[in-house]
Amino acid sequence: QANQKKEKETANTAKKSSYLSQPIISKIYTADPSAHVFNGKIYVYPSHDIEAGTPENDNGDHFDMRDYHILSMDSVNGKVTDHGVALSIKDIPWAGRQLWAPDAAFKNGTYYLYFPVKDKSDVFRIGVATSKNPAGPFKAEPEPIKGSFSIDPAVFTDTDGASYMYFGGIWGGQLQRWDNGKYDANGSKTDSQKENEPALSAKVAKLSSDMLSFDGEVKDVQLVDKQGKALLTNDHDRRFFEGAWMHKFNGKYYFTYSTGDTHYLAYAIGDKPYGPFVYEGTFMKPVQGWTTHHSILEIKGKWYIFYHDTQLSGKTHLRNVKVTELKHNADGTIQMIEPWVE
Ligand code: FUB
Repeated sequence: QANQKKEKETANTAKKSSYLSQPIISKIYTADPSAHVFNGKIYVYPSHDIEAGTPENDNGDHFDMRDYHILSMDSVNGKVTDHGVALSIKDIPWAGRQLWAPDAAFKNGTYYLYFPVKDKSDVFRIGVATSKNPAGPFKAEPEPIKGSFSIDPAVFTDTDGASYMYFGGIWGGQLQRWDNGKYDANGSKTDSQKENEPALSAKVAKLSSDMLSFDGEVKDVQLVDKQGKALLTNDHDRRFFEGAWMHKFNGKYYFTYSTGDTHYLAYAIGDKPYGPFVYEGTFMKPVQGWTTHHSILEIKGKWYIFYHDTQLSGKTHLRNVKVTELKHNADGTIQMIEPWVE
């Protein structure tokens, strides 16, 4: 028996060691981590995955999340505190179903939680909720942000204080249904109708000074190759799919995102928050599980990537957040991260 126990332990260790890092919390399933430093502490705003029993399909109905929990830690590998329910779908007056990847920001003494959720007509919109505490609880505004649609808001505040929201996701994220600025409920489930045309773009909008609405129009995030040509839909290894993030390094704007069906994290570099962004490469190989979603954070002179995989459950809709170091090379490129070895 002792031998059997030892064998099991050895097998577990071998399994664990095939991952670059371990889940930061294992009591609940968490995904889509947006990490920020507030008051010298790291706060992580993730999706809270649950087994809702909703059957899996191409629309992502099995990602049927109902609330958010915020996590905090004093340092990257420090103890993680789960602050409990920060916002529940029941308290969002306009929400229908599926609370997906959130983000947060701070301005003028208030914390803002941005979240995508389907409205009562099953159309994804982006809402905002406020709190005086980075860990919540948050109170949702009565309506979604006017002019918002699709999923995965990521809010970036530039060094001049202006804040921008990057958002959008194709397939289950519905971006392909927003041709001509109007939602087409009978539109395609994927982007595969337009393989030889320019790929769908993520969106960017400047936020108003009260952080509750868009200030001006929603623009396309232009993603081009080194010759300045737009990436095409059939370029699945490079085109935008979902999970946008923005960070600034050495004065350059890094637009990072998931390529979705090819499961890479990719980056493109620009000179302005609106782009255009020139595709540079991938910086993380596929994680375990279908989705890949990240955020990038600088603390104490080092850069980190928060991401997720499915190490704890082996199920694509029950994910766990992880963190590892991210390194920029002297020429501004990002070193490749291999999240696990099969
Ligand atoms: O968590 C639901 C969705 O899965 C997110 O919105 C996407 O980015 C993907 O991670």
